Amino acid sequence: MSNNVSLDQLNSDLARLEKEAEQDISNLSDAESLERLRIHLLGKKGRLSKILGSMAGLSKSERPVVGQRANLLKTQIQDLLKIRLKELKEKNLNELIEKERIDVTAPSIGMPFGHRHPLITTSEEIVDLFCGLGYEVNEGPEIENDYYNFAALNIPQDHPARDMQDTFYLENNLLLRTHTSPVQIRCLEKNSPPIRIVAPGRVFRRDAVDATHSPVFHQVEVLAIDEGLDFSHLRGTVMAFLKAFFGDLPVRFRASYFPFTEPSAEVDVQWRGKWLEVMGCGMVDPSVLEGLDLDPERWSGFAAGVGVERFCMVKHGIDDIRRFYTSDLRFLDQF
Ligand code: 2NL
Repeated sequence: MSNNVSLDQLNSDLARLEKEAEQDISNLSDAESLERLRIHLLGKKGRLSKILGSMAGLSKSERPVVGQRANLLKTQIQDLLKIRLKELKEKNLNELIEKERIDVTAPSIGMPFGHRHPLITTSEEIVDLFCGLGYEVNEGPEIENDYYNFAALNIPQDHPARDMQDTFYLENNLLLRTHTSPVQIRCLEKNSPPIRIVAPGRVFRRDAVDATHSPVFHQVEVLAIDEGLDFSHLRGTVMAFLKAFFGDLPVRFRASYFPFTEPSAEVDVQWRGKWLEVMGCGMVDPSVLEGLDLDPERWSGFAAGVGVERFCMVKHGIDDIRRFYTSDLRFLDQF
């Protein structure tokens, strides 16, 4: 029995294995090392097998005792490994959750704000100034017919504005309005004077694009009809408006001609030493009033048309109208 191991020895081997296994298992922290440890402890050539292999010298009654204890230890170690593996899995998952956590309450880094187009801002500024003088805003269709766009405004049949070269014609005698005057004609059909209206909007002319021309542009037209209105009211209104918009720039009125006003004038402002034409105006032509069943002996009025692009360009020192229509944010963001 010289190379046989005693019961006591085996028991203490098992006890040591149990203690060391417990410690090693709790010390390891990844699945791979745990699997290596499992093979080291319970594998064919593992420590438990070695202990069992040295049972040969035990007596018949002793063997089952050690065998049972060894089996118990085996399941015990398996359970410990399983529990430790589960623990590690949970720990890993929790770490992952923590690492990939998204704080839905964190303040946003923000979206860049947009803003209105400089032409719209300018148009609204012009409209606001007239609203302050008691004018009411009116809008109308961009597609018009010959009557509202031309005939009612005393524009003769052979006037160049009516030429195919100058106006966008559509089917069925329709056209794209060349000014916002038709809005005012429509308003006068429905309302009798006294009347003070301001009509902003897009208008269209068959111009080739260059630094000062665009086939689409913006206008604000103003119309006042009342008893006793004369050129001094027109002049006073225009001067007050230009002063409010541009500040104290020099202003001059130049005699001009429009089919729908008599007398007519063009208005220039002096800017950087140059006279720049900014608007046209005049006393409403009696034949326009008559066409609307208004007695020119009783009613008189004045009107003005403002080019929004022109105003915006003069105010901000912009030298090319195409800037407004090319959607370049480096340009637009300045306003
Ligand atoms: C310009 C000139 C003008 C008018 C528009 C008008 C409207 C009616 C009756 C009479 Cl309903 N006149 N509008 C009058 C004079 C000039 O615009 O150069 N605009 C950019």
